[in-house]
Order: sequence, then structure tokens, then C-alpha cells
Amino acid sequence: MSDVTTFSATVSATTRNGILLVTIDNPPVNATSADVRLGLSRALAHAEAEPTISGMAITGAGKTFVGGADIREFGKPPVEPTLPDVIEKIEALSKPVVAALNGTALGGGLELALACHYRIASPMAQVGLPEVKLGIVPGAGGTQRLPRLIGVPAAIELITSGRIAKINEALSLGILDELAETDLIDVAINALQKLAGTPLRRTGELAVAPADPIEIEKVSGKLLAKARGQKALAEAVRLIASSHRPLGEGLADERATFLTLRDSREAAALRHVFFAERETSKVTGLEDVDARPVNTIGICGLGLMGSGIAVSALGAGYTVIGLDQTPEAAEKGRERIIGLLERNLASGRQDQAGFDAQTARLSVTATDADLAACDLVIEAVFDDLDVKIDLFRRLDKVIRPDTILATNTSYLNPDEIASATRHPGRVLGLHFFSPAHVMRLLEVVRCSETATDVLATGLAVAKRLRKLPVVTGVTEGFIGNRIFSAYRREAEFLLEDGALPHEIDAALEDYGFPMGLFAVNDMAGLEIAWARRKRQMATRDPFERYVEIADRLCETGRLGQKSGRGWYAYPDGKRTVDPQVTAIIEAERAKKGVAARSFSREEIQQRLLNAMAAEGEALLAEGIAARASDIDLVMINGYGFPAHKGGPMFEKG
Ligand code: T1G
Repeated sequence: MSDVTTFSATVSATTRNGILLVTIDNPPVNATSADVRLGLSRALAHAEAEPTISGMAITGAGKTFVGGADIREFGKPPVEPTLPDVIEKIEALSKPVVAALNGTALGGGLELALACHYRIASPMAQVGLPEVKLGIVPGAGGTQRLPRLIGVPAAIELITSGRIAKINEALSLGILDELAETDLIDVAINALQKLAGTPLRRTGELAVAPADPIEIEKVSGKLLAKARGQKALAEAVRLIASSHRPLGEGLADERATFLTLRDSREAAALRHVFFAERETSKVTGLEDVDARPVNTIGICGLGLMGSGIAVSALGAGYTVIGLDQTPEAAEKGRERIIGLLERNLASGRQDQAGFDAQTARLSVTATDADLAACDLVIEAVFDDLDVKIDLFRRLDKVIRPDTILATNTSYLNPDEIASATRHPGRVLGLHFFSPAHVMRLLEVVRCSETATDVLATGLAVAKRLRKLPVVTGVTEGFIGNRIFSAYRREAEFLLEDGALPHEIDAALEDYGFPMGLFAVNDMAGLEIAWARRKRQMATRDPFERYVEIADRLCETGRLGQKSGRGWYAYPDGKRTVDPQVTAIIEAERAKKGVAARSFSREEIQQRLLNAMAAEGEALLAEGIAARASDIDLVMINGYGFPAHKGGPMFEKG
């Protein structure tokens, strides 16, 4: 092995048996920054010119091969050599180049590997072209080279889903050529010695297997239907479906399309979300705070929410002790949890061994004392203050002083619950979104007494549960429900001012929400909000505008889809505009002497977005939310706000 040759700050190489072994070392994910591209370009020139070099292997330092182009460079002037330039040099080299995938290869990382003449991977490797998740298309040959290896339909599915393919799938599809059962570099060097002097298989020179247009339509049709205005998906399908063109033509089209999309607002919004998701768990003051160890989690209340939390915890490897009021209720809870786990088994998301291990870590009880071994107890009992305080007081007697108590309450004040217990410092809120085993969002509520290591533990548990944690202060509804209430209120003002429910819902769907506000309300049911409004009536500010339309609906038994009528009628279960609702709305307008007017979709969208942003600004001013991007993440991950719009705070600018 020769000494190390340094081609740039992030690219170096050694030579072994005439093979130039190039390593990319650009923490944290070996993104193809300008320095990486420069280093690779120099290494390729050296390999081409040096007669003692017979071939070249490219690998990554650490657990990632290459995590993609450097997203932080987007929006800045391009620096030569561009990634396509480097990739073209790899493919054109007169000597064999092998990609030795030591780990994840995504985006430009996989495109770099696709241009190599042979691809070997370690068992940990996984690949993908997730660019559409950033509002762009692959910009360095992915839409042209991948179909040459795996065919158009498979390439459309992989690129438009943006998903990751693990090693076995990547090998069976033909993205990767060989699994390194032994040392990756040894296998790569052996492969290069066999390839030396043989005709090189240049991916770009392969023909694209003819694809049945019906199959292409089948794969892309339903994806595009869900695109809801996201241009990148349609452009990716177009580029892949036309990859039979000469490579140069396809690459030029792809690059031009990539550059246009990269500079679009949609791409800027999705990059904002990407980085926001990585910021949200960075809490000022917790940098050097250690989380408490958590292995056993108690869950009180095994209804819909509690059983979802249990499934999430079991899936993350925790031991779970479920508590309910009676042995029968506890057993019912256990059956609910097992039922959800069996769905994972049936769908193939979980294998039998995993299922058995999870069920073995689950126990249920009706006896408080059985929670004594818990490191963390999460309550998901009926959302009533007395019930929760009573439970926490009982738990105070049976759990260790350092065991953390978390309340899942949506609307109650966690400070009132905490102050009623023996150790308020160990109490925080963990506000899951239903169904808890599906929804990523988790509001981590920092109560006034919450100890810093308790908050750090809440974040650590959220990460292990693979949730998206957003820290919030204590306010009614925390971040999400407070903003939801604000824009729900604005929507009702719009009703009184002249808009109708289906017009408002259409405006929201046109903007990118999967469903309109009133349609969602009908699905969830109107009675809980009605009960809350009746509770608040005594203390409501009489000078504050209050719209009574929803009360009128509830008073006439229109409680939502389950009751057959709500904001809409549901003949044969089909959501239908109901003239009776229009009449109720018109009567309320007349009572208030409102001269109704019509509203355009844009006006409706702007009024609702302004209401969300105004409430977001208030949450920031009150210190409830730490940063505007956290608010965007809550609305995107908990309330259907379209990610490709960036969130209400991003939209406001
Ligand atoms: N560019 C810049 N920074 C990145 C990055 C990237 N591609 N990927 C991750 N980071 C940062 C991230 O912000 C965080 O920073 C740190 O690395 C760890 O990230 C031409 C144009 C690779 C699976 O979309 O999916 O290639 O918070 O917490 O959990 O066609 O990062 O520490 O300051 O996510 O181990 C396409 C994006 C780009 C992949 C690793 N590639 N990255 O997960 O770490 S566009 C992607 C990921 C492209 C080409 C096009 C994941 C990961 P900080 P992390 P992780």
C-alpha cells in the first residue's frame, strides 16, 4: 500500500496492486461539495495519466458512501467542476472504475456510482434518488442511467417515490452488481484486476429496455394524481420515459430541468423543510445535558391513543407495561395492541421473529404497583384534569423518584397536572398525534418546572421512536391546535362574511391540503369542539367576534359524517353540499346584519394563511415556539399543510 495522495481537503487515495483507491471524506454525509468534486476530478486525471494505475475504486469514509449533492450549495453560483462533469469523466475513463459502496448512496452519490463501470456494496449499503422530496429531479444522470440498468417502469417507481432501496432489492434490480461478503476494498480490488483490459460496460452506452406504455401509465398514473401540483414528479416521469433518446440529449434535458426546478419556490420550500427537520431537536441549553436511560415505558390508558403509543414503543425496542382501570380493560387493550402488531406482520412490515420479540416485551395490568419498574410513564387516559391528576398522584406512590411522567393531553394545562404531583420537575408533555403509531409528529411540552434532563430524555425517546419532536411551551393547544383554532376561527369568519364550506374546502385543496377543513371536521366529528365552546362560553370575551354557525349545526344534530350530516350531507356516504347548511349560514348572517359577498380561492387562501402566520408570530413572541420553522413542521406533519409550500411561516416569508 503506497502513501496517501491528497487530491483535495476531502478526497485522498492510496495505491494497492496498481489500483488507485480513492476515499471521499467529507463529514457528516460525504456530500459532493465543490471540494469533493475537485478532488475526484484530479484523482481521475491522475488515474488516466499514470501508466502504473490499472484501475480506480471510489469509496466513502464513515457510514455513508455519498449522501448526495451538497444541498447547502443550492441557490449559490455553481462552482466548477459540476457533478455531471465529474460523472462524465468517470464513465469515459479508459480504465475501469468500481464504486465500493460502504454505506448509503443517495442522489448524486448514487448517480456517481451509476457512472462507474461496476458497483460493489457492503451489506449496510442502501441506495435511492430522493431528489423529488426536495422538489427537484436527479440532475447528474439519474433519470438517464438508472433506466438503462433497471428499465423505465422500475426507474419511475424508485425516482418518483424518492424511497430508499436496501441492498437485496438493489442487487436484484441490477442497480448494484455484487455484495461484498468479505472486506469491501479487497473485493473491489479483485474485481478491478479482473476488469483490467476487458471492454468496459459504460452505463450510458446501454440501451433502455423497451417499456409497455400501459405499464408506464400504471406506475406513473396514480403517483401523478397525488402530486397535487408538484412539478418535479411529472418532470421526472417525462425524463425517464424518454430515456431511450441518445444519452447526450437526455442528459442535457435533465440538467436544464434540474436547474429550473432547483431555483423554484417549491424546491426552496422543501429544502427549508429538510433542514428544519434537522434543527427541531436542537434545543438551546440542552447541548451538554445527558438524557436519563429509558428501557421500560409504562402506558396508562390503552384506548386508541395509548395502544398506538404502545405499538410505537414496542417497535422502537422498549419494554412496555400497559395499565388500564380493570383487568378486562387491560386485556382489551392488549388485544388492541396485538391486533396492530399483527397488521404489521400481515403486511410484511414486520417478520415473525420481530413480532414475537415485540409481543414478548409487552405486558398489561390493572395494578398501579406493576409500573414500579418503569423509567418513563406516559398517560393517555380520558382528557379530564381530575382524572389525570388522580392518576399521577397514584403513580407518585409506586414509581421511582427519577421516573419521568409524561402527559399526552391535547388541551389541558400540563403545569396544573405537574404541580399536583410530588416531583413536578419530572413531568413533561408528550403530545402524540393519532394514530400514534403512524403520525411522526410529537409535540414535546416543556412545563414550567420540567427539568432539563427530563426534556432531553423526552427528545431522546422521540428520536428512538422515529418521531419528529417539536418542543413547545405551555399554552392552550400548544403549537398545532392553537394555530388550528386560529385558522378554523378565520374560516368561520369567512362563512359569516359570504363564503360557503365547500368553497373554503376547495380553496384549501387547491392550495395543496389533502382535505378541506370542514370535510375533516365532519370526519372527526363536531361534538368535542362544541363541548369545549360551551365550557368556554362563560369566560368568552363578549367583545370578541364569535360565529355561532357551528353551534346551530350541532344543536340540530348535525354532528358530522358519523351522524349522517354535518357541514355536508352524506347521502349514500357521499359528501354533498347541503342547502340546509347554506340556509343556516344565511340565517346567521342575517341575524348579524352581514352583507355577504363572494370570495375568490386566492382570497380565501390568503386570509387563512395570514391567520395561521399571525398566530405563529404570537407563539414566537410568547416563547411558546422556539423557531418559525418548528411551526412549519407542526402544520405540515400534524395538519396536512402541503410540504411543498414550506409551511405558514415560510409562506409569509
Ligand atoms: N447536503 C448537505 N447537508 C446534508 C445532506 C446533503 N445532501 N444530507 C445530510 N446533510 C446534513 C444534515 O443537514 C445534517 O446536518 C447532517 O448532514 C446529518 O444529516 C445532483 C441534486 C444521508 C440518509 O436528499 O437523507 O443529490 O444538522 O441527520 O440521519 O441529482 O442525511 O448535523 O448540521 O439526516 O445519518 C439528494 C439527504 C441531494 C439525501 C443521513 N440527497 N440526506 O441520515 O443524518 S440532491 C438527499 C439524507 C442531489 C443530484 C441532486 C440523510 C442521510 P446537521 P442527518 P442521518
